[in-house]
This record gives sequence, C-alpha cells and structure tokens, in this order.
Amino acid sequence: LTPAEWRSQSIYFLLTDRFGREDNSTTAACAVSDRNYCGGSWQGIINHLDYIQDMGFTAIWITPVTEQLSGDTGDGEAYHGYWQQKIYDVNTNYGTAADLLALSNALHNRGMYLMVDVVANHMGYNGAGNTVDYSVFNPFDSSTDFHSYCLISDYSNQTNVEDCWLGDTTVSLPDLNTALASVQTIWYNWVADLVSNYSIDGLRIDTVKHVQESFWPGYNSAAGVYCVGEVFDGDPSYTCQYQSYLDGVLNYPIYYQLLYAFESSSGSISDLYNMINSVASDCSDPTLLGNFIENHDNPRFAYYTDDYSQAKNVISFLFFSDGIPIIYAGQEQHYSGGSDPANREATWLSGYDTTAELYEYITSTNKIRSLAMLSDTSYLTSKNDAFYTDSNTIAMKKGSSGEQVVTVLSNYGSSGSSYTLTLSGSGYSSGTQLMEMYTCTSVTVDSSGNIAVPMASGLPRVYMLASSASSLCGSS
Ligand code: ABC
Ligand code: CA
Repeated sequence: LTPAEWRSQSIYFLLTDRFGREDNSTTAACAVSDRNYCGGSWQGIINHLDYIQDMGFTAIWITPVTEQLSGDTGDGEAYHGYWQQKIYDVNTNYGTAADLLALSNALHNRGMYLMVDVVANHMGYNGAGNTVDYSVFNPFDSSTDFHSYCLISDYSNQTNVEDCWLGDTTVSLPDLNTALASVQTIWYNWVADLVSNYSIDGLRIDTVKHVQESFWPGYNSAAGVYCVGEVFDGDPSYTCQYQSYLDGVLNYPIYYQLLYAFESSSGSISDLYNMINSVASDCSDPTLLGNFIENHDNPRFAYYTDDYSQAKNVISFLFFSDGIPIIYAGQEQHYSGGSDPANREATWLSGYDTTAELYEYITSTNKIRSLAMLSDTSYLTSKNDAFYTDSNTIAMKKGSSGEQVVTVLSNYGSSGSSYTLTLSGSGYSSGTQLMEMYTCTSVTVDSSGNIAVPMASGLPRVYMLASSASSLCGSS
C-alpha cells in the first residue's frame, strides 16, 4: 500500500510472541519479568483476527520476523524479535514461512493489511561486543561489515548514535556499517524480497536514528510500500527531519506531550497545544505520522493513571488528530505494565474480553473515524486545527470547512464535574445541527455560533454534522 492508502488505516500493534497462541489458550503462563518466549505465533494471530477486526482495525503491525539468536541470555530470550542473526530465515518460534504467508493471506482475505517491523541497524549476539563471533550471522558474516565496537555513550552526538552500538555487555547489538555499498545492496534487495515474498503492505522500521539519513531513501524505495520509522525522540525539530527520508515517522513528539497533558488533571494542555503546532510546521506531512500513546518500549498509559476517562481522551486524540492511529495490544484491556519488560503482558490472559470498557470505546472510535472519512473525502488530508484551549480542555477541528469533525477533550478524569462548555470557534454557523457521536446527542449551534457542549465525568465529545451521522446515530 502507498502512503496515501495508509492514511485511512487503523493499526493494531502486537508482539507476535504475546498476542495469540495456536492452541487458543487463555491461561498459558507468561511471566513478563522472565523475558522468555511465551508461545504466541503467527497461526495464533490468525486464530484471533476477529478480535482485532471487530474492534475496527484494518491493519496489524507485527514484531520482526527474522531468525534470532537462540537460547537464553542474561537479558532473556529473543522473544521480541530485535536480536536477529539470519535475515533470510524466519523465527521458527513463531511458525514457518508458510505460516507467515498464511497470516498475510488471512488478513488480505478480510480486507485487512500487514505491517512488518524490520531492523537494518544491527544484528544480535549473546555476549559482550569484544567477544562477537561474526560467522554466526547470515549474511554479514565478517567483522568488516560492522562498525568497530563501542557502546553508545552520548545521545547528543549524532556520530556516536549512528556508529556505536545499542545493547549492553550482556547482549550486543553489532552495528552494521550501513555506509558500505555492499551492506546497502544486501539490505535493499532483502527488503524488496521480504515485501514481495509475504505480500507485506507496510513496514515499521526500527532504530532509524541509529543509521545515517542517506541510507533510508533507497531502503524506502526498494520496499515500495509505506514505511514508518522509529525515531525515539520527543523533539520535533529532530524527529521530523527523518520525514524527508522516509514516508512517515512514529509521533514521539506528540506521544510525550499527550501523556503529560492527560496523565493527570494538572497536566499541561498548553504544552500539547504548542506541540501540535510544532509538529505541523516541522514535519513535512503530519497526516502520515504514526500516532500512539503506548508501545513495548514505554510504560503503558494505565501505569501512569488508572482513570478510564483519561484513557478515553488520549485514545480519541490519536484517532481525530493528524496521523494514523496505532493501538498497542492490551491497551484495550487497560493493561498497566510499566517499563520493558513489564509492558509486554500476554493479550490472551485477558480472555480476549470484547466487553472490556476500552475495547468497546475503541470500537466506537474506529466507527466514528470511518464515518468521518467516508462523509468527507478531504478529512484525512486536511490539517487538524486546535482552536480552543483552557487549562483543562482542548478542542480541535479537522475536515473540510462546513463538515469538520470537532473533538473536545479534557483531562479532569472520571471524577470531573458536569458543566456546559460554551465552545466558540468551531467554524460552524448558527443553526447548524450537529451530533455528538459517542452519545448520539444532537445539538444546534446557537445564534452566536457557539456549541453548548455538555461535559461530564471527564469524557470526550466528538461532533459531526447531524446529517452525516445517521448510520451510527439513526435519523434525528
Ligand atoms: C533489553 C531488555 C530490557 C533491558 C534492556 C537494557 O535490554 O529487554 O529489559 O532494560 C530490543 C528489545 C528490548 C531490549 C533491547 C536491547 O532490544 O525489545 O527488550 O532491551 O537489547 C527499538 C525497539 C525496541 C528494541 C530495539 C532494539 C529498538 O522499539 O523494542 O529493543 O532493536 C533507544 C533506541 C530505540 C529503541 C529503544 C529501546 O532504545 O533509539 O530505537 N527501540 C532516549 C534515547 C532513545 C532511546 C531511549 C530508550 O532513550 O534518545 O534513542 O531509544 O533507551 C525523551 C527524549 C528521548 C529519550 C527519552 C528517554 O526521553 O526525547 O530522546 O530517549 O524525552
Ligand atoms: Ca548504526
């Protein structure tokens, strides 16, 4: 799929080892602190695609598929898939190459899409950097394919970030010399073959800031599908640069400000407001960024606050601002794990509960977004405009003028009081009939052009033209 085709998708991110088991067990133990394989597989994902699709997702992003270092290490097993050794083979812990292709086919048969995580920066080795036996890698079986060993020690020094190694002295991540033409040729051919062999629709690229920028355009074009890069940095002036070299990047700048704004009722809405504008000006196309509030590298949102209303506000932000929404498996079950590895709980232990509060909320949110893009063909490419803030509230509008979606978020949490927010600046004229899409409550824009927004329990409100809302709210 092209970048433009990815704009309309909604992505469910899962760790293959942690989402579904072939035996469909919902009780198989998975002690996250052990950092061992728990038995999830590609066939296990296939078995539970209804759970994902019924929540409204149109695509999944799975963790890397290549063959890893085997056995246990002082940092655990390679269950996450970021410690590759043989790039032409698949990780047999997750199944066979035929199983991976079957997953791709199963998705396509449902009209869904497959995004695969790929790593070009490094391989993985059980041992310190000065003990690596390069002959275990295929290809890249010589030390001359790699940068010489040094651990990254200074994140403010870009050369150090690119040429030294990630990992630690227990598990090394031998850092490929991606400036070599021979290394580039192997990676570009590899990624083209991977995409074609498994009919992959998009890529999530790991450790993008650890490889020189000039490597990425050739990689993205060899892939031939939408690529979203991981640039783990909250500074938009740094992270957005990479959108000159790749189709999109994960929206780390928004991630931090969204978390800080909504983790408590004293969070800073104005910092979030400023970041929306910074990202819009620094990134070449904010509508192609990947939006998230949880992933496998950071504590889950519910680790910071167990409040359901705050969780709903951040979810609505991900879906109704610029970019492609990404939900991390377990977020819909309000999992609350902290830092890696605690944030990698097995989804099956929830019993795949489709009545969970956030499962239902995400389902509704996906439906509202789908309706918005169906009603307004410019919805996805139009730029989000945060037009109102106060110390606890932010309101945004996105879409063609006259049919914009208006999203009102607040960080008060579930104990927030009931009050009416008189909202000006929505762009709607007096007398327009709007529908609040989560509650199916209609409202008429008043004679001053204001919307009387009934706020309660810190819950989000999302407005569309009432005339566009009938498929979800009936006729009004
Ligand atoms: C393993 C163990 C852990 C143990 C760790 C030392 O070793 O499992 O328990 O604590 C994989 C595995 C991990 C594993 C690592 C290392 O490999 O998943 O479990 O940890 O062996 C990607 C993936 C990630 C993956 C790798 C490696 C890369 O998403 O899952 O990890 O293939 C850096 C990288 C980033 C990487 C991340 C984990 O580390 O840049 O690509 N993620 C700062 C730096 C960032 C850095 C981040 C975290 O710290 O700038 O570059 O990310 O270390 C903001 C700033 C940010 C700043 C943050 C902390 O603050 O704006 O720049 O980030 O304000
Ligand atoms: Ca590197």
